[in-house]
Amino acid sequence: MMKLYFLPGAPSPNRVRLYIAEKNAESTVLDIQEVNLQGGLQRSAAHLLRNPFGKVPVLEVAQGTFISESLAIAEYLEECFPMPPLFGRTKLERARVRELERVAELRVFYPLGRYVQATVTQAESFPEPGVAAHFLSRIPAGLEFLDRELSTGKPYIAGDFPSMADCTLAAILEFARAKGVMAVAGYPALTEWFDRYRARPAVRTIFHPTIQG
Ligand SMILES: N[C@@H](CCC(=O)N[C@@H](CS)C(=O)NCC(=O)O)C(=O)O
Repeated sequence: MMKLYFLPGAPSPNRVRLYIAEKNAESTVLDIQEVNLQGGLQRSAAHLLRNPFGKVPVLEVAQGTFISESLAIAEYLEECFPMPPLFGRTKLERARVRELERVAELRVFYPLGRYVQATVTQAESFPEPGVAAHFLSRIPAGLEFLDRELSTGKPYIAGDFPSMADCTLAAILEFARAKGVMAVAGYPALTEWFDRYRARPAVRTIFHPTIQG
C-alpha cells in the first residue's frame, strides 16, 4: 500500500490530502495510508532518507521508492487514478488548471511563506522586517487575479469541476486562516468560494478532522 507522510495542518501535505479526498469523494478509492510525522519526525534520519530536505509531503509508492513535492505527487497519482480527472478534461482545461494552480502557489503561497518565515524565529528563519514587508506587498496581486477569476460565478476556480487548483488554493487559505495572516475578506469572490469549498464533506475531514461528514 502507498504511504503519504504528512504533518497535520501543514499546507503542502494538505494540497495532496485534499486531492486524495476529492478522488475518494467520487467512485475512485485511493488506498493510501497516512503517516503523521508530528513531534519533529520530519527531521529524523528515517525521514531524511525519504526526503533529504526533511519536508513533507512524501509519497512512498513502493517500499523504498519516494516522491516529494506536492504537485509531483498529485500528478503521479493522477496517472495512477485518472478518474475523476482533477487536472482538467480537455487540453484547455488542463492548461487552465495548471495556470491557476501555479498562480496560487507562486503568487500567493510563495510570498505568504516567505512573509511568515520572515516574522518568526525557527530552525530555518529569523525575523527580517524588510523581507517580511516586501513579501507581504507581493500577495495582493495574486489574490486579486484569483478573485477576478472567481467573480464570473463559476463554482470552482478552474470552472464547473473541482481540480488540483482548488486543492492548492484551499490549502493555502486554510493555512492563512489558521495562522491569522493574509485576510481575504477584501476579496469577495475568493471569500465566497473558500466558504463554499471548505464546507464540502471531503474538505471538512481534512480541515476539521474531529467533525465527521
Ligand atoms: N515545495 C514543497 C514544500 C514542502 C514543504 O515546505 N513542506 C513543509 C510543510 S508545508 C514542511 O515539511 N515543513 C516542516 C519543516 O520544515 O520542518 C511541496 O510542495 O511539497
